[in-house]
Amino acid sequence: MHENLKKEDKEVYEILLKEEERKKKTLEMIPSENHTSLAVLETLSSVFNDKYAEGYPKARYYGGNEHIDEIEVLCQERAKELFGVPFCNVQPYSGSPANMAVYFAALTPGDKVLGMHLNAGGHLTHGWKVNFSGKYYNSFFYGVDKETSLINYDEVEEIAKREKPKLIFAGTTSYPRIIDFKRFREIADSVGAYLCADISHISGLVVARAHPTPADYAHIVTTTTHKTLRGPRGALIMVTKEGVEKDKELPEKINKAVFPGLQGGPHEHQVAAIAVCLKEAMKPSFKEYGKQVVLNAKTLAKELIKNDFNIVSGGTDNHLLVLDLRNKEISGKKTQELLEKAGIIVNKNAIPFDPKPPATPSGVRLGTPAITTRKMKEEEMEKIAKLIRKVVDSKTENVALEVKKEVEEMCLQFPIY
Ligand code: DSN
Repeated sequence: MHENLKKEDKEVYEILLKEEERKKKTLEMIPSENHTSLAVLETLSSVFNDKYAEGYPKARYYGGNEHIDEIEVLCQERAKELFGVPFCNVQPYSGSPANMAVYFAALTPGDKVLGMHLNAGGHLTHGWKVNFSGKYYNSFFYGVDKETSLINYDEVEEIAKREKPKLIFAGTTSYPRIIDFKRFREIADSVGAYLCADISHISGLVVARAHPTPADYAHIVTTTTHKTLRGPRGALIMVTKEGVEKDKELPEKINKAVFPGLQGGPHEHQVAAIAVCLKEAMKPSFKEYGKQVVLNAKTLAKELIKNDFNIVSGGTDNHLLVLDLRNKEISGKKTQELLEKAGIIVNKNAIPFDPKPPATPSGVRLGTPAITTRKMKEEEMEKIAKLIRKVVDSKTENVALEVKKEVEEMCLQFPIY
């Protein structure tokens, strides 16, 4: 593989080999990451990369786009079929620009938006003050209940009724439970707001029927394509039947917001690779994959609890879980570093109402999408929970390096490709 690169640029080639080796020998447990197929990777490095295609199919600002039109329409059609929606824009470069386009389409600067608080598991683009969404829009936040760590829908309703936002985001990055899109829609309707479901983390589970779909409730659905959906980096913005009913101009507003509102030439190699991942996600095997992701996460949570860990909300219903490390007297940062030495890749994460600052939070976030792609199952989750305990309880680099050997052995039994 990579014969041409090897000939042309040894430096880059060698770094690439090291990254391939790292992936091969480590347990990737950051819940927003995955291992894409070789078909997706091949499409990403194809001639589609070379083309400028500002505009949309049949209405481009450059010539030579007949096949680009074909690939973009194919991608749109697959997304619409898979998610059961009448409209999809497949051009957003990634999740943050996708959400930005939703603001451009649905709001004017200064309008009110309601999203989940970052520390409770929300996302920067859902109104965080240092992000464009908090700087140019008037943002308000809901959180989780202090006792249960679950979204407090009564609180969401209360804030919505008080502030009357024009847009509500239902979407999370570290919330381990099912999201009640129906309840969110009732709340949005009670104040006349648009409801945008940002399903970036769970879109693979949604198409695998391992998490309820927002398509019947949200007006707009955004998702990245590289997390549980297991595609290239990129994003989709969908308008549902409900969205078209609320505002028949919404698809056109979204298109105009993406281009020329926000982006220039679309990354058509990325669009083509999204088309490939959508086809993969239509296969029965992807349904099995999504269900196994959840089963693995639930098993991992149960085993970690047996190994004396506390887990935010007491478990998980989806692909991720957040360890509350306060009983272990170790920070999330230190845990991330030690686990990395052991070949277990996780990220430090705030827990709800975290007494510690974001740089050294009290938790780490773990997920099963990538290790499930390697075909690991419940038995491996049991082993991984024990290995995590060994590292965290020892708090030492030596033990982490011992564990690394066991991790590498396990990884070699479950090749990525
Ligand atoms: N960076 C993503 C995550 O890790 O969840 C969110 O954008």
